[in-house]
Amino acid sequence: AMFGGQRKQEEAHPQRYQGKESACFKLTETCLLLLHRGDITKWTVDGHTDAIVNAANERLLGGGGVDGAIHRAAGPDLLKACRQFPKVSRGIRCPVGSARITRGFNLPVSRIIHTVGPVYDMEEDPESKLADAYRSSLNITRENEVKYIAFPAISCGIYGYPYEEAAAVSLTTVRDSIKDLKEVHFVLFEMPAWEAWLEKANELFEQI
Ligand code: AR6
Repeated sequence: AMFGGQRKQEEAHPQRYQGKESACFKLTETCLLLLHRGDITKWTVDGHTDAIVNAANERLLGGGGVDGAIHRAAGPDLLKACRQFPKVSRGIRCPVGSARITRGFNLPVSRIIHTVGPVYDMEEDPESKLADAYRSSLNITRENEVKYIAFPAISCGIYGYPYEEAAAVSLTTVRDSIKDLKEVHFVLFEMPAWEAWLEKANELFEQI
């Protein structure tokens, strides 16, 4: 079934980003869900209306994991842009569950949405904080004419959120919160993340 989905996708969008594996689902009547295993810094659909999401921290000054990879690929102007955001409290430019948006700089995408997921073991209710991070990222697309968005597995690395739980929260939240988007993508770096998202998506949506 996965290869069927992949073939169809290539016919419809020959330029489309392909991870090592990819799969396509019907998220809603008007929006597709695409899963890829790969590197989110390489992802683009349409350099005018697309955005990737960064799993950042509250300081918004870079870090390890996907945040480090995005800053390296985007170049030093990204850090300069992040510094421009006002601090809402001591050292904090983007509280857990909220989002900020910048240009893509040296990345092939038009925008980078920086959001902060919960540290799994530090929050009383990590699920609602993770859902907030996804919702905030989707909300900020509306003022910016973004039609295509790609998420990493927010909180699933350094912040310790289990992949299976995060897949369920992210997919249901995205389904219930998309507005004008045409496609929502997830770019999963590691095999266990890819497997968790694929299994949950197969449970929730029709593969096409
Ligand atoms: N493309 C897609 N996914 C990636 C990539 C990549 N290039 N690199 C790593 N991942 P993490 P968090 C996956 O730790 O848990 C940073 O230091 C990774 O395998 O990047 O939200 C920030 O500054 C994992 O599945 O983010 C914060 O301090 C997922 O991305 C803190 O880490 C998220 O892992 C945030 O921790």
